[in-house]
Amino acid sequence: MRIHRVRGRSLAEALERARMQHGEAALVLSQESADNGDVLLSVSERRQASSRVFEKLSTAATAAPVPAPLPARPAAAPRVGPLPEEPGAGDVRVRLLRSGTSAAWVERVLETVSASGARGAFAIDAAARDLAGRVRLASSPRADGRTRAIAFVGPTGVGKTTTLAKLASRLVRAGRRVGLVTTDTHRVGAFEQLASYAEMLQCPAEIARGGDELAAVAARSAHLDALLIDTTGRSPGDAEALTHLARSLDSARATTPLETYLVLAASASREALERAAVAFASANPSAAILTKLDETRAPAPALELASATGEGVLFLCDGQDLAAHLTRATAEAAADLFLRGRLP
Ligand SMILES: Nc1nc2c(ncn2[C@@H]2O[C@H](COP(=O)(O)OP(=O)(O)OP(=O)(O)O)[C@@H](O)[C@H]2O)c(=O)[nH]1
Ligand SMILES: [Mg+2]
Repeated sequence: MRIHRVRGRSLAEALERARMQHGEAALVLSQESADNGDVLLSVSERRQASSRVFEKLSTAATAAPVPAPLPARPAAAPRVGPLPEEPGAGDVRVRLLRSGTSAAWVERVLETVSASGARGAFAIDAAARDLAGRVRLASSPRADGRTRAIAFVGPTGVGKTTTLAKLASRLVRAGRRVGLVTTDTHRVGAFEQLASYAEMLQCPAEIARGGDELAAVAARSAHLDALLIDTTGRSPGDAEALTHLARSLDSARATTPLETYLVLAASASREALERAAVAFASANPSAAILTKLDETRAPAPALELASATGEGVLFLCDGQDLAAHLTRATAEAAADLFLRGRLP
């Protein structure tokens, strides 16, 4: 059996091409999504012209000739490949695969779409409703009269400092008193980066070397509404540094209520995101923030991981601009990211 690869801009186009190139009897063995969103089919040619695979795969599979002495045996032709799908559900599947959604999520969404009876153009609305309910959203941080101390943790270069500055900018614009502090004494220029944001926002900036100093800064900051804490970017493989980070946050927590937000870059691979989520669990994140949504059309892995972090996804970032590119995660935005690969 020879396997051919057929590409199309949509499932319908790929199936049409497969039919043209390899005949009505060809079998679709698998379907996947290419990086640019195209649909890739693995197709095998079969000589039994009587089978009409594209109309009914299962019928075609059993239509192959069977050796006479063994009539009870199953047909020799492979019974693999997706069953013909209702076009609306097929469109939802292609969109989800294009945004990098895992097989488990795709199947669960399609089950709900199918159970809802939504077909054609309505299938996408049913999928959006299901996804909107499936993604966990962290509740908005509320002012309760006490200083909120929030540490931003995550792998190197994901946008922790930038996101902290975006949140600080939003809080300052809302009239809140904000202080910035960094525990990053590791990376060259880390404090200078934070200090330049602090200058721009006209708020104080400090360095804290370890948990005790962090607790002391927090104790001095009772007059502030929010103390935003920058931390050193760490590789998920650096167990020693991660333990040190978790310890210093824990020792500050002993005297100060402190939350941790895990910052994840949506442009990272699923494997990198999974490693980060596991590695930073020791920092006890209460929510996740997704950055760099503007750099990918496959944000689903990051959304799935963020949804499982603490209370879920809190903020979405899709650019470098301090004032424009931080938004609260909403159910509608999450559904758009899964089904369109980008924010509305
Ligand atoms: N395109 C895009 N770039 C972003 C976004 N957020 C941050 N960046 C950029 O990512 C780069 C790294 O940002 P930082 O905030 O320094 O990242 P970090 O996690 O603090 O880095 P380390 O402290 O070195 O671990 C900068 O060039 C930012 O402008 C975003 O949402 N989209
Ligand atoms: Mg930083």
